[in-house]
Amino acid sequence: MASVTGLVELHGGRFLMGSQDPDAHPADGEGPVREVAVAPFRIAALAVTVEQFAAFAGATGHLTEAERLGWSFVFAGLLPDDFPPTRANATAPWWRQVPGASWRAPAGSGSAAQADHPVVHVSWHDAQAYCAWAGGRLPSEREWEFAARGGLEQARFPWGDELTPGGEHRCNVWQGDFPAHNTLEDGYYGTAPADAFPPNGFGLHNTSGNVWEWCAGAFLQPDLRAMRGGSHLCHASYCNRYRVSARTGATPDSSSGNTGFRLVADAHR
Ligand SMILES: [Ca+2]
Repeated sequence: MASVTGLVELHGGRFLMGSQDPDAHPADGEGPVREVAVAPFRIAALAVTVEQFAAFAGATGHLTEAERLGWSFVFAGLLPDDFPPTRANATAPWWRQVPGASWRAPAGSGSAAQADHPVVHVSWHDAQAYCAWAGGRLPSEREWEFAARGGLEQARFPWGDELTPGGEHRCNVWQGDFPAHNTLEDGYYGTAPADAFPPNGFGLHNTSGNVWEWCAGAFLQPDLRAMRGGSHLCHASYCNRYRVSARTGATPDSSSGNTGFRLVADAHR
């Protein structure tokens, strides 16, 4: 087991969880706003990187569910124009089932993951295995939201209420028309390095945008696991779930090119 290092110590306390923002999605269980208590805990400033996951895979021989299955969901815009036809997701045709796509090859066979980017194409089970090896665990949603808020009360984003304060981009989401055209105003089409953009008030980077982050618990029904934070594919017109209170979920065996996770650990005694 590796030692847990590089975690931010948070004292916990009471905070207002959830949102009744006009943009919130009540059906996702974002609201109502309620005061909740969080015990002290530690959380990584960054999502788990490709480099960190490689150390885990090298030490344990862990094969991800995508590696064992032989494919994962890749955003169509990351594939070359002459990429062979693949099955698309019926309700979200920009997701393609790509043979060979995995954390090592995020856009399929022949592509290469970048060491300082968040690891993707990892299932909830894979994330659990990493966390156990690293001496930590996945965050509860309550912990995740407390940490992502960075000490601000009921702000829409980890830095405040405006998406681009003073015209400055603070996270990696989608600009332009999703999914056809990305104007790249934040500088990134796919994932960004895990430490891109300024941190929030607790020192955490990219809790909004870049990659969805698995949390420990269920989302709406027992067979779905919660994810938080939105991703580089989020856009106001299509999925505004890069707001700090927003949630979604997926089955614990599923993986995609825009989902990773962040390590937490219990507080030192
Ligand atoms: Ca972007």
